[in-house]
Amino acid sequence: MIAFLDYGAGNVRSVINGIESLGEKVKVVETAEDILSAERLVFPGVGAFGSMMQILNEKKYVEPLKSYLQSGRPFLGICLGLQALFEGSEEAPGVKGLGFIPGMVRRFDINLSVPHIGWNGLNFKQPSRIFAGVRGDEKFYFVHSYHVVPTDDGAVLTTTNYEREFVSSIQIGNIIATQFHPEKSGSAGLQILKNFLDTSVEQGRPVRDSKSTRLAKRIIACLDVRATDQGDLVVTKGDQYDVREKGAVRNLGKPVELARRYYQEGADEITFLNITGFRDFPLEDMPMLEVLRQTSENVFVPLTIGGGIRDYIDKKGREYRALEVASEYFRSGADKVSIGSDAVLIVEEYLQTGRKTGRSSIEEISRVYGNQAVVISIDPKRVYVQSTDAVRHQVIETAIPGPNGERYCWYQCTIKGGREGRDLDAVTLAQVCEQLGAGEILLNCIDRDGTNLGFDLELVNAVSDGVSIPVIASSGAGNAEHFYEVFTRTEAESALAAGIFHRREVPIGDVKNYLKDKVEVRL
Ligand code: 1PR
Repeated sequence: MIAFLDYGAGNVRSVINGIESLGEKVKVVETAEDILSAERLVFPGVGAFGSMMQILNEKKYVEPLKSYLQSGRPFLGICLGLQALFEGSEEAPGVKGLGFIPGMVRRFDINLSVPHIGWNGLNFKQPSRIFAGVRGDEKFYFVHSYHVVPTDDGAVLTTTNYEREFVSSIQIGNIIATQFHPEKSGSAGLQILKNFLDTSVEQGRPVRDSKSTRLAKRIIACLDVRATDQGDLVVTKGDQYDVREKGAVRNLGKPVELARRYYQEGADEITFLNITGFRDFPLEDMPMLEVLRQTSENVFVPLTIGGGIRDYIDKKGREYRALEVASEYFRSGADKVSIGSDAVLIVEEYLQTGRKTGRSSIEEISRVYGNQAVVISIDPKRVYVQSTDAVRHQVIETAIPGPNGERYCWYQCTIKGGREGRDLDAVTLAQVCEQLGAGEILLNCIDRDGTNLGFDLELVNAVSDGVSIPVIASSGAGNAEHFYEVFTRTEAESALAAGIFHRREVPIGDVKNYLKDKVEVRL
């Protein structure tokens, strides 16, 4: 039996699913006594350092945790579960951590995108039983803006490079903690979980040839989900957002089955977009939650869900906060939520008033779950203009002239699945969302969606030049070369496709094989 510390923030379901898939039973900690009597304890921290410590203090778990750690019984901390072991964090100045390891948690101070999101490698500094059966060249999933800085190196198990070398796991006797997420790192991650659970395994010392690790470019499979006119929840796919063919909603398969297929085929991440979420309230749309629950049972890569994340008043007049909607998604197995229409409205209000309200969905969700959990999904359309000062938006010069020979354009934000254009450009939207706490941009493009013409590189460059958070390029992928193009000619950290994967035109494996000697990918 594994004692499992769920303090109520973020996606802990996948850790439970990971442990259970290995044949172990999990008991969720409900009292301080459960910590004191645990024989093996897993602490998968998710969210923000300050709110985590506040909850641990409120639940009176801090002293029991300290005494558990002192006892030397097996402990596995994941992500914030690693950071919690330190004295404090720059994320929450003045808030004390558990102080089990001398040192602090610091924010990345680098030129690369922060958060550090994606699949990166490990430099092995000590042998450990959690590495039994690990080759050494595998990649593991990271998502964090802060990293631990121990006062001395004695406990350092691995490091990872992201502009600088940082500590990516520690071990002191039976106390092991990783910055990466084993439960989101496919079969290599499950091997680490398995080794932790089986205390009898021999030590492993994997070998790596190269001196530093590299973050992989991510290939993301996207599933646009909605109900057909008969009420079945299906994966659909539009051409420039029109998902109907001869009047009926295109049906490309069942969401859970397709997600499993993409996991098996090597997708680095899976995104579900509930594309009619803007008109249906997601908490009434239980099938979507069920899709997440079932998918996360055996898909061990990050899951993002979007659609309908906003404040809402139901038929009985009860008000729901976007945070509640997001929380329900996280509890059902999502690692990140993506916000589309609501982000546009929030930014419009911000530009009018010049003030952060602190109560927008972006701010509230990122405060509780961390910036990395909030993705902004942008649905822009190209609008041609004659000159840079023709509109008060961020205008770019384009190599693809407009119908009247225009050499300039801007990218108009839309809401409600592209149905309504707004007086706001995609670059400004992305910039304001970053300021409000978003951790990543999912950059669609209505003009390219479903066309197979390749990503709109000009759009991707305009937005990624404007922000310092990672950008996912989306819409238009038609072949493997398009991924190469977007990764070498823009700063996009990942690329997302739908149609070519659903129709089996270009399998994910072929994309990665094509990229493998040219661009860092996870194989
Ligand atoms: O506005 O917060 O409720 O979120 C709604 C979400 O649903 C948004 O993220 C929006 O992008 C999405 N959405 C709404 N309507 C559609 C539609 O297609 N009619 N889908 C839609 C967006 C676009 C991409 C697609 C890529 C790759 N889908 O995600 O997967 O363009 O396609 P391709 O590789 O086939 O070219 P809210």
